[in-house]
Amino acid sequence: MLIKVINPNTSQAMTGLIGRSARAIAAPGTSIDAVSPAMGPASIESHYDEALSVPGVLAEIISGEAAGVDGYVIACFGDPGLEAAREVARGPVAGIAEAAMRAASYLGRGFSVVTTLDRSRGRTWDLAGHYGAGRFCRGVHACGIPVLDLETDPEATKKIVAACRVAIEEDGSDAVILGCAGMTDLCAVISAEIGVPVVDGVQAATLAVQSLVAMGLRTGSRDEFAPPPPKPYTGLLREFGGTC
Ligand code: 5HY
Repeated sequence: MLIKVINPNTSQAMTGLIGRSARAIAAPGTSIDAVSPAMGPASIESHYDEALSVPGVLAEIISGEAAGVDGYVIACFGDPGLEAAREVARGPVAGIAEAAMRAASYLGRGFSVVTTLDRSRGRTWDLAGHYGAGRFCRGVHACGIPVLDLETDPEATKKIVAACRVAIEEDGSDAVILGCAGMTDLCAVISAEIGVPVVDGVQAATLAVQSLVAMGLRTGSRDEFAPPPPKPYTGLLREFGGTC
């Protein structure tokens, strides 16, 4: 089985981290191809960044289809381009936010999310509502660390642990979701520090896609998620026309 894990930002360091995390949880026989698109933002911290990350994500899905990929993970906590990707891909597609919220809803009455910047919190609440996880999501908090500083800030783990402690106290939640793919390697150390389950979306999404492929399941393409009708595209997006 071949799963393509797409980091929608162009940080190769973060793509390496995401690939290692996905491979650590994948079953024997499951290959992981972790990639960053050739075009897009260095990190995704705004609606603007997210919107402009989508063509790169879709270009990776389209090339994955040509390469016979069985399933896809979109490894950014905004799940950018998820629905469009499901129209194009034959196999299942999971976003790390959706997968983490579904996994965390197994772990108790409610979860908290700790993301990077305050401005990312609104999008997280929107996604919780969109996925029907609104009644499980007790709170969305920010640790105040810009995405790319997660790789360089020596205090990053300490700051995230502190934000998780506040989240649990204020929300009374049973589990915490780390709201950024760049935190994928911190689950165990943070869970040991705060004493509640900590959920990582990269691993949750990898396992979700692996399970769906193993069950022979894929996105229903009868109606809304049927392949997009081919039509001409112009300008920078010319290559997307008539490709699906
Ligand atoms: C992520 N941004 O997972 C999101 C996190 C965020 O570049 N990878 C990013 O802050 O929204």
